[in-house]
Amino acid sequence: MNGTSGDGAPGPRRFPPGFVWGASTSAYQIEGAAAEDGRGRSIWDTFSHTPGKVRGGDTGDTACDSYHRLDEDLRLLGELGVGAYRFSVAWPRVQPGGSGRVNQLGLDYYRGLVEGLRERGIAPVATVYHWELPQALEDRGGWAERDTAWRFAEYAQLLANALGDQVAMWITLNEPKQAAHQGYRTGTHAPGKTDYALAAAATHHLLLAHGLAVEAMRGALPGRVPVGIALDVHPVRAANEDALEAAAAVDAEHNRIFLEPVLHGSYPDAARAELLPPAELIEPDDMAAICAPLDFLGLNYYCPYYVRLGDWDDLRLGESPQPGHPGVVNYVPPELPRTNMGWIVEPEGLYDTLRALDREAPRLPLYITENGCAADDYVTPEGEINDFERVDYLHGHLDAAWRAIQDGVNLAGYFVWSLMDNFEWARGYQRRFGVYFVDFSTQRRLPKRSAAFYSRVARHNVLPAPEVSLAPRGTEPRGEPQVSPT
Ligand code: IFM
Repeated sequence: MNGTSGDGAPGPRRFPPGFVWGASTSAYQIEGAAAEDGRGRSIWDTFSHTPGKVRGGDTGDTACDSYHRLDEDLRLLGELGVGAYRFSVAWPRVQPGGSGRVNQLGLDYYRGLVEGLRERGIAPVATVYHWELPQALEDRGGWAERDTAWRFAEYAQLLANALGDQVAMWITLNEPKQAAHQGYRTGTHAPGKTDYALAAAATHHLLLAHGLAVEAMRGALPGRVPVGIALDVHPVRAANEDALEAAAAVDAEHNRIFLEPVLHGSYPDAARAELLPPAELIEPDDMAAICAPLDFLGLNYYCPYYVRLGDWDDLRLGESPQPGHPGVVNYVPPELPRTNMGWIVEPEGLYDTLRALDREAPRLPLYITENGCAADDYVTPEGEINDFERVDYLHGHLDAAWRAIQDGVNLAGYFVWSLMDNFEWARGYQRRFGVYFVDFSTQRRLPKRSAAFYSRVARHNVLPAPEVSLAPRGTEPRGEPQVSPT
C-alpha cells in the first residue's frame, strides 16, 4: 500500500528506491577537543569564551567529545541504520591559521571518520564550512574581506585532495545567511559584529567563496563527485492580503538574497539596499562564479515566518518587530504549535518550499540537508526519552517531503538534524535537537523514541501511517513510539 489505506485514510508512504536517509551534525557542535592535536582557534572559540555571548557560558570545548568517541558515534550511526552521514570539517583543525600550514593530525581525524563510515556502508557527506572561521582570518577582517573567499577556495581544494577519494558528496557552505547576518549584523553569532555594511560585504564574500570553491573542488575531485550548498529557507507567509507586499520584502531579505545569486547570478531587487553588497564590491566575474551550476541544492528547513501589518508598540506574546520594516510584525498564528525554540511547526512550509525550489531550478536534485526540532527531552526513571513531539514533527515533515515527491519534486534525500544533542550555538546545551540524547555530564548517548522511529523509516524506506505502533526490531534503537496524526 502506498499513500492511502483501503478505507481512504493515510497509509504508509513508500519513498523512491535509492532515496538517501541520513543524519547531520557539525564539527564545533559535537567534536570538542578544541585545543588538541594542533587545532587552531576559530571565531566560535573566541565568541563562546566571551562572557554573555552564549547561554550559561557554554562553549564547544568539550561538546559531545565526538573527537575522542569516534568509534562510539560510528556505532550509533550503524545502529540508526542511516545510509549517509553529514558532518562538517573544522577549518582550524586542518589549517590552524586559515591559510598555509596544514595540520596532518586534523586531516587524519577526518580520514578516520570517512573510512569508518565507508566500512559501515554509510556515505560520507562533508560540509566544508559550518561557521568555524579560523580566528586568524577574522583578525584580518573575516568574511567582510574579499581575501577570505580565496583562502576558503584553497582550503576547500585541500580537502578535496585529501579526502576526495572517500567523500560521497560535498557541501561548500552551511547556511551562509546565518554566518553573514547573525555573525555581522545582529551579532548573535560569532564573530558578534553589528554592522550592516560588514554583513552586506560578508554576504557577497561568502557567496563568492562558494563559487570559487565549487570550481577549485571540481578540479581536484575524482570523477563527478557531487558538489552543492546548503541554504536555510523559510517560506514567508502574509497573515492577510494587506501584508503581501511586506511578505515579499521579507522573503527577499531572508531567502532570495542567497538563492538568487546561487541559482541565477543576481541579487534580488526587493531586498533593502543596506543588506545588499555595494556595486564596488562585486567584480566582473563574481556573479558568474557564484552561480556555477550545482550538482544538488541542500535545503535546511525548520519553520515558516509569518508577517502582519501592525503597531510595534502593541505586540502580542511571541511577536517581534521586523527589523527595517516599520509597521511590519513577525506574527505567530495562535493555532500553530511552536517548538521550544519558539519556531512555528508547519510541515506544509516544507512542502511549499520544495515545490517552489523545484519550479525555480527544474530537475536539480534537492536534498533536505537539515530538518528537526528542539524539545524538552529528559530521561525517565525507566531510562526512556519519550520525545513524542519530535516523532510527530518528523512524521509531519517526512509526510510533506513524500507528498512533494509524489507531485514531481526531484527530492533525493533527507538528513535529520541532528544525530545527537549538541552545542546549539548561542543557546548552548539548553536546546536539544538530537535523536540521541547526550548526558553531557557523562557523555553517555541514549536513543530517544525518535531514534527508533527514524531508524524504522530509514531501514524500510517507508513512512508508516499515523497511529502505527513502531515496535523495536532487530538492531534498531530501543523504543516504541506511537505516531500521532499530524
Ligand atoms: O544547530 C543548527 C545548525 O548548526 C544549523 N542549522 C540550524 C540548526 C538548529 O538551529
